[in-house]
Amino acid sequence: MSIENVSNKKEIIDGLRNAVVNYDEESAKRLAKEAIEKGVEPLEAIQEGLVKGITEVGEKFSAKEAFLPELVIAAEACLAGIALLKPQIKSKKQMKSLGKIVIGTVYGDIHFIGKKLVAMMLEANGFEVYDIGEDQPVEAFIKKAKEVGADIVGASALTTTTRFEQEEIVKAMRREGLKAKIMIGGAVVDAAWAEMTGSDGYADNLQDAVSLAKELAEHGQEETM
Ligand code: B12
Repeated sequence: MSIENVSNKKEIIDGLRNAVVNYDEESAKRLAKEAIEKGVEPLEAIQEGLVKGITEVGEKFSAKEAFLPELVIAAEACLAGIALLKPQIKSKKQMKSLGKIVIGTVYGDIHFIGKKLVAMMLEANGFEVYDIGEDQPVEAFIKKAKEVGADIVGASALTTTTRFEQEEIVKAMRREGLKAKIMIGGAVVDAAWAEMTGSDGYADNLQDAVSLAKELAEHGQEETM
């Protein structure tokens, strides 16, 4: 059943955003449950509510209006809401997997919310996803890619220092002769950086990450034909 009352839906989504901004995990959980009960699209609740909230807290952190402990509590509220909403995202039923993707956050970097959401969306869209977690060295990406025969490797980096690890992953993959395509992402990644690292593409939102993965998987298959 989908929600009829638009203002109620808006209230829930705004409430989710405010819960994160106000470091209020209990409200984030309560509103996530309410979103589910009232038929709010789970992805919309995540993107327009929880993710907007954590982005706002990030801006406050930049402006020194919020500090690390607050950022941690806000992230926990955001993750608690995601944990409830995630199982509600329907997978597109496929006969055949669209490809295997190994994804992780690079070494020295503990941010995982974006990577987790990208992994979840890729899975919901028919990819076989192997999430190796956060703070992962180059070797862990290579090892898993070899082990599962990955078509794509995805690397997330959220800070200007740790993004250099993405470049190292690209170099190591080429050195090892791995054919998998490499896609990168994270708050500090843009087109110029993606090109500089020699990766095959980047995305800064969930929809583009799925489109990019589909494109890369198709190209990969054409190359091996
Ligand atoms: C939440 C958060 C935290 C949480 C992380 C919780 C967790 N478990 O993930 C905590 C509090 C732990 C944290 C810690 C730190 N943080 Co922090 N954090 C953030 C914050 C506010 C939000 C990140 C987030 O989750 N966003 C929501 C998700 C959905 O967005 P996203 O990650 O960008 O992902 C999207 C896209 O980028 C893309 N994407 C992401 N990954 C991938 C991968 C692939 C393959 C693809 C295709 C796409 C893709 O798709 C996603 C969906 O839209 C950002 C601010 C910001 N604007 O990003 C700062 C931010 C990233 N943090 C920052 C900093 C400095 C730190 C710390 C160093 C602070 C400190 N002094 O200790 C530590 C890092 C420690 C470490 N070693 O990693 C800085 C980085 C600055 C810089 N330019 O280097 C930022 C930008 C804040 C700021 N403005 O200063 N942080």
